[in-house]
Amino acid sequence: MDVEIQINNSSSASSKFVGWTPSPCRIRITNPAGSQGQAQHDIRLTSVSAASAGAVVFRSGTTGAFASPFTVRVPINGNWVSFFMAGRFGRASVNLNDVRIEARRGNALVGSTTCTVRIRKNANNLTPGERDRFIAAFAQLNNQGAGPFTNFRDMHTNVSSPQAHGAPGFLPWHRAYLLDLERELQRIDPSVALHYWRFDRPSPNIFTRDFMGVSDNIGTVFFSPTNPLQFWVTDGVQGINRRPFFNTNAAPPGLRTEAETIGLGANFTAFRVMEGNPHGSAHVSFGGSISSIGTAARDPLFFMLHCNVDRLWAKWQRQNNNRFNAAQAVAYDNTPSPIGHNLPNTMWPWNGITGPPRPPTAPGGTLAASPLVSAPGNSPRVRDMLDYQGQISAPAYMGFDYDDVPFV
Ligand SMILES: [Cu+2]
Repeated sequence: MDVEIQINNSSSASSKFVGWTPSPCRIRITNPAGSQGQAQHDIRLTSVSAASAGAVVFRSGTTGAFASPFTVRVPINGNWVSFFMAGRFGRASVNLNDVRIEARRGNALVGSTTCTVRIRKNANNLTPGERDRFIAAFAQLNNQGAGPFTNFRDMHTNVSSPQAHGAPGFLPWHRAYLLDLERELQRIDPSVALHYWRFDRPSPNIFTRDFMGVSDNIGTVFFSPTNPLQFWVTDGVQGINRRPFFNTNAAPPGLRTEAETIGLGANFTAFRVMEGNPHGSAHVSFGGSISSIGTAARDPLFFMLHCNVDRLWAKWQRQNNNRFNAAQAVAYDNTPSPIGHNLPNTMWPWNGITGPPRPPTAPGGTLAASPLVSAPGNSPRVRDMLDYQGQISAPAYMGFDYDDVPFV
């Protein structure tokens, strides 16, 4: 007997990724030899991997407990049987395809596949391999100033700032922006996720020559000879200028901690003051490009800073029951706001709209598609950015998760 297992209901290698959010999967019997006249068989799925690697769990539908091993009854006629698979919380992958899924009938192995539990992690805790793949993809996206990274730099400027800052759309806009960038990184290396700088904790491993670089006292950032970020070019200028005003073996002083940020209030209107502190405070804990909106996107660290801002929102959403639901008033600030910041509005630049009150150009085209998931679509509205795990709108999830924010 042989079975075939498809992750995200696809046989493509680019579909073999899961997060904490359950992915639709399916199994069928492709060769019924040895069925002994039975119309169906119980197939046991097990996640097999080293303790330091990823692991997955299964369930049959959209509710109920996850398990591994997990038994699924499959007919011999070749019809697909659906199930769901998710990363086991706390067991993100470290390497591509480091999880093996075995299918057994009794003790006999009848099929197997591999997958990756791809999760946005605390960048301070990456393995050297994860770190190096992440910065290699980033450097490739920049391609010494000639790559598609230019669009991301050009999306975040003084002229576009009102689309993204100073109003409720700050968090949804940057969520879309990071997701667009992450999908471009994954086009280069599908094993990569966008990792975050947890700026309220010491992160000495980020500020090294092998990772985001070490600054001298005028802000020139130095890299090790093997670090591909040494070739970084933006706006025609070689290198990165960043001058920390804090000891990079410690956290910047004066920032709200994670607990203080999440504790700002159970209402989005109260929570979104985090755009000032910690978000703005983290930016101005440096001199150099990252300290101003118009130039921040020249520095790759900016994206890791914002990834933590987005994670804080995700954590707040989870801890304040059901803040994924745009229909619930406390999940968003519904005070009438400039265009681009109200729930029904589409967001620039992915909507391609130019001319006042939108900016004069729309760099980068529509939001990058994912080979796994359909949400949030190529021209998302503000309201489309809240439910990133598809808690309300399952199965429309966005295909990212944070290492310490489970699927509810
Ligand atoms: Cu910004």
